[in-house]
Amino acid sequence: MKAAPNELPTKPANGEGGKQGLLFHIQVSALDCVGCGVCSAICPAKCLTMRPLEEVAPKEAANWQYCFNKVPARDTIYPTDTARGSQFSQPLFEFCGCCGGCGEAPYIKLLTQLFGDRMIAACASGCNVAYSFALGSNPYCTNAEGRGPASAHSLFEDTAEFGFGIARTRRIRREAYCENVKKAIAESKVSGELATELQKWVDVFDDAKACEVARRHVTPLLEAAQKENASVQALYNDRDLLTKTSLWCIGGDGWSCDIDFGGLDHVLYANEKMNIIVLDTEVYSNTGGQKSKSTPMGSVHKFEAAGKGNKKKDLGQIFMNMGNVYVASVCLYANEMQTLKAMLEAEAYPGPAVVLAYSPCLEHGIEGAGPGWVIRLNLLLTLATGLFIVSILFLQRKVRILFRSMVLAVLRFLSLSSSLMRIVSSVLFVRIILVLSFCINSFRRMLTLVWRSSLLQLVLLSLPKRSKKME
Ligand SMILES: Cc1ncc(C[n+]2csc(CCOP(=O)(O)OP(=O)(O)O)c2C)c(N)n1
Ligand code: SF4
Ligand code: SF4
Repeated sequence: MKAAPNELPTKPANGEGGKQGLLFHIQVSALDCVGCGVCSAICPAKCLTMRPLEEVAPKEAANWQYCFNKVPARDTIYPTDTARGSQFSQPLFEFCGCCGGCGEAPYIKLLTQLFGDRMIAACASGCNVAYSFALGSNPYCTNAEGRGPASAHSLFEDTAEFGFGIARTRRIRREAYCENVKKAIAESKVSGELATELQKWVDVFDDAKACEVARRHVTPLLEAAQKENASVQALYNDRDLLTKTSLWCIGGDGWSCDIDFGGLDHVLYANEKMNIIVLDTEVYSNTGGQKSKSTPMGSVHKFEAAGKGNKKKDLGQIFMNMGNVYVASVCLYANEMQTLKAMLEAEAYPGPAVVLAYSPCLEHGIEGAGPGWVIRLNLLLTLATGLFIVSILFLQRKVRILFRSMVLAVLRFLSLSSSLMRIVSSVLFVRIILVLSFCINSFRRMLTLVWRSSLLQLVLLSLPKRSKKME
């Protein structure tokens, strides 16, 4: 901290980090910030405030350079399978070209924090390709060891097949590599420490984390022994197969529900281990917000100006029916932990896995609203609609009668228990009836008043205007 160019506001780290005497500081790269305000709005302690760029840029740019280049990653202090711990892992997806406040990109960032150094991303045409590959730079990056996601994009109509091809080829090549390792050990083509470490790798072949530990031991030994014979040379040349990769097909709802739905259905049935993440913005975001089959009923979008007439396609139900597919539906902005768990479970599942990730998007047209606001607004609207419907129903005679008989039944039940209860329940009963009839009567009176005043207005409007003569 003494080497920092400016004084950095810090707090003692919580938990294990605190025990180690570490300090906590959030550093924003001011020159890369697009000013969406999401971080500031979502911060529970209101630590982040939006300031004009020219005011903060010189100081914050220097702070960023210091934090980014000089402070080492602290990714082993907290468990990475918690919301907090995962955020101390280095993201291997940075400064993509998405809109400010995009709901899609944080899912990809989180995936790279969990599996980045062994991840393969097969990306479908859509916003994720536009903000990852269309610019002169690529946001998929590497860690200090030079390891990071391998990423490529295919066509809109075949990304599931593209990912499937990578997954199957990789599995077959890796299984063959494992056989070659076993053969080399059996035929004494490898010996000593190298043979021991290779055997350890064979023993943990299906465990990604243990494979990573074994890979770190095996690689320098293979490098040193590569010239010994052709078998070791071949094992060294294909050493990338020591890693158990995590393949993710990344695409939108237009890709998964409409354009490549057939391909997706086909590869999921093939039962190859692969992961799919559907960044569900409920519209074709990249081309301007046209409806997809994932658009909910009633939603107004391009080509559905009067509101979509049929319901949202339920990919979850469809894929769950297959029986062999892991399916999860998540929203990072509603439940971080559930999203994290779903991603970890999907990756750990031995067969195909699909994570349906609800993603707020600027194409939803809610001005000035970040993902947190979208959800709060949705909740508010749902609550208001619910209350409206209940109040309408309440006024209907049948519901009133039902409600009264329910109250009566409850009170009768209570009155059985004691005489005091009987008195309390009778008083309560009378009060409830009085309050209810008062509410209903006032509502009726209000309606009558509105009705009468509108009638009066009609009469007044229909009267001839006073002419100048009369004046
Ligand atoms: C066969 C084909 N049709 C149309 C397009 C044009 N196109 C590219 S991306 C896209 C929309 C993608 O929507 P979605 O899959 O929902 O992803 P999002 O942009 O919402 O993330 C369209 C129509 C294309 N590339 N290929
Ligand atoms: S969340 Fe938005 S406001 Fe916050 S640093 Fe990132 S781009 Fe800037
Ligand atoms: S259009 Fe929507 S999904 Fe695409 S980058 Fe912008 S906010 Fe993200």
